[in-house]
Amino acid sequence: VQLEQRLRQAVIRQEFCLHYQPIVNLDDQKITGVEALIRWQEPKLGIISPDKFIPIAEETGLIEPIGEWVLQQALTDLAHWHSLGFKISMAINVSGRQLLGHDKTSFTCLLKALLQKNNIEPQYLHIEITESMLMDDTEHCMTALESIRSLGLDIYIDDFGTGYSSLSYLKRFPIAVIKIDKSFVDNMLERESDAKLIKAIVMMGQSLELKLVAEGIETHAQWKMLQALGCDYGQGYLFSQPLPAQDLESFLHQQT
Ligand code: G
Ligand code: G
Ligand code: MN
Ligand code: NA
Repeated sequence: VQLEQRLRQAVIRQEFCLHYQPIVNLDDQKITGVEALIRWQEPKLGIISPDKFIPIAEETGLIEPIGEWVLQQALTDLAHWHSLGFKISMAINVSGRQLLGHDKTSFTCLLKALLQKNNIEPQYLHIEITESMLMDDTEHCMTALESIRSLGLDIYIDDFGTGYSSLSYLKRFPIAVIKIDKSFVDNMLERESDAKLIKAIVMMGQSLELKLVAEGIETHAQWKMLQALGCDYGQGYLFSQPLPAQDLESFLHQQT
């Protein structure tokens, strides 16, 4: 309850900021896009991780104003980077209540309006959802995702492999990219079963003509193995931590 009150104030006082983690092409390490990751700078408690407050935001409905702020900020920053000539893409995490909302078309309308306002072509914006969201409210989820897809955005499945869902949804839903969860990458060099699992995910993704992103790459050896297995893109501390907007801009300048 304490944290909920503070979160309510945080929305009004705009205590949030976004960090951006580069997503690179595993063949040449070049940045292709970023994932926006929210941070809450609480005046007394310091920086609070989204793992702590997103669930509360979901329960209380505060996820709607917070999610709207995230989109606004991320697209403003993206438009700025595009204006500098860095044509990267932006992946945004979206939770169930945000996607389905109180009104089924509100999220799509917001996306459309913000893309127009910032003059960003839709193929540069990606929406990340988790597997479990597809299982919770399949019909509504399908409608929402179809309408996002029809705007021209790609949909990513985040934390892939950690849920309990059937694989058939990968074909049924309009999904373009699978993000292989960090937990598999962590142990892939020590545990053959994890390496085999990643190999199976990559092969399945390729046969469905999906692209693959590996998360949480921390070592050179993990990078090289994922590349050998046919994974297209990656993110992780090896390439870069999530960065404040200013630092991301420096990162972009250094790369070219
Ligand atoms: O950056 P960090 O590892 O602390 O992020 C933890 C989790 O919080 C991530 O798995 C991510 O899915 C979630 N998250 C980060 N930013 C957002 C956001 O803007 N909206 C939603 N719904 N979830 C987010
Ligand atoms: O949305 P998602 O749950 O995938 O968010 C990814 C989370 O993983 C973020 O909180 C981000 O800060 C974190 N992260 C990204 N790369 C690494 C990494 O290489 N190592 C570790 N430990 N965490 C990472
Ligand atoms: Mn994510
Ligand atoms: Na993830």
